[in-house]
Amino acid sequence: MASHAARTSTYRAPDETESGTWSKILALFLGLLVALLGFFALLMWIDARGARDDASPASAAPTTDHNTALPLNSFAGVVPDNAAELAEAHKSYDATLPSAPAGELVKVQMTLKDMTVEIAPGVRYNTWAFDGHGAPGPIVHVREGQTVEMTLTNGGAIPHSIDFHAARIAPDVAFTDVAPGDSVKFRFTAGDPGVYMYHCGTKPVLAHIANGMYGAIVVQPKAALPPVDNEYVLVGSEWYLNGDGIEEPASLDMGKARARMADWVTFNGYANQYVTHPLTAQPGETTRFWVVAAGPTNNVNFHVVGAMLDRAWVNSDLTQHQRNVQTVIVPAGGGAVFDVKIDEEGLYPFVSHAFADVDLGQVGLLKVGNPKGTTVH
Ligand SMILES: [Cu+2]
Repeated sequence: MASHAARTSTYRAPDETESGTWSKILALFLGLLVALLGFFALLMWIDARGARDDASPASAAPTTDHNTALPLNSFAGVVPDNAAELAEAHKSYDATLPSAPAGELVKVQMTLKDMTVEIAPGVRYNTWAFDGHGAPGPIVHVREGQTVEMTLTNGGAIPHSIDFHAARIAPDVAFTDVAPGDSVKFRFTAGDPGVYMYHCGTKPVLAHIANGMYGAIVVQPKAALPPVDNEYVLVGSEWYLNGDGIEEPASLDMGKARARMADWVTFNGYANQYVTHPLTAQPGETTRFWVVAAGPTNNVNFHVVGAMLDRAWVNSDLTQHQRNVQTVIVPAGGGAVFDVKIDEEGLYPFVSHAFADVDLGQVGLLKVGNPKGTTVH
């Protein structure tokens, strides 16, 4: 057994040595191959990562290019079954022009707040708006020559700012972004009478205005306008929804905002609110409308059905006015003032005469006297 084993052993030894060498060479080769493959995999990963980082909007994949992401879903006119009841229960935005404070300095304080508001009966929306007001923000009323001291506190979750079209001021200083929790204070002289838009000017401005960050400031001229009996402020704006807002609040659909595909268009933030709760006047009275088109994109083509715009201060130029005109464009970001004298009792709709916007809610009623019924043609 031993010799056999020895013979076997001496016989096999060279074979085993040769086999071990080849195994080592193979292992070394495989090791190098794995290392090489790993190296190439690393290069490919770095390349892919670089390509992703370099992706600009122009070269973005079509699925993320909201400029061309059509068709878009509309939620226009979608309300719950009890919409009429909800519209009645809704407390309308007070359009009455508040009185202007006395004194040389007017302090205005606003706090921005993320809040859910109703923009049509039963339709809720997640705004970035104004604490205590929603959207639009408070009506600011000052007199020509007064100094406005504006303090803006950002109670929201992201940076915001405030841009007053009534101010002649370095915007990079006054209209600067305010971090959440911070405040900014600046002063300007209300030197140009008229009605002006104010809004958040933080980029992308389209999103900030579309989310409710706007309002109106009236600068009453030193040379008084003709006296009138009623004065109302109307801020036109439109809403772009990513859902119907009924089961849960909707948020902004930026693609629809870019495509100008509004779901709701409103005066003072809520569709048709002055149809259900009309503004009022008495026969023979003159009513003054201070109108701002906040957009973000739509004009207001202001018209009063059954009446003339007896006086129209176009583009907020209070030094001159047109007489007896039918419809006047208030451009997005602009304002205008209209006097309307109505002698006959009745329900007089005020609209943006771009009628798609009427269909989406930008219509109200001026109820003159006490006419029978509450609806019009
Ligand atoms: Cu903002």
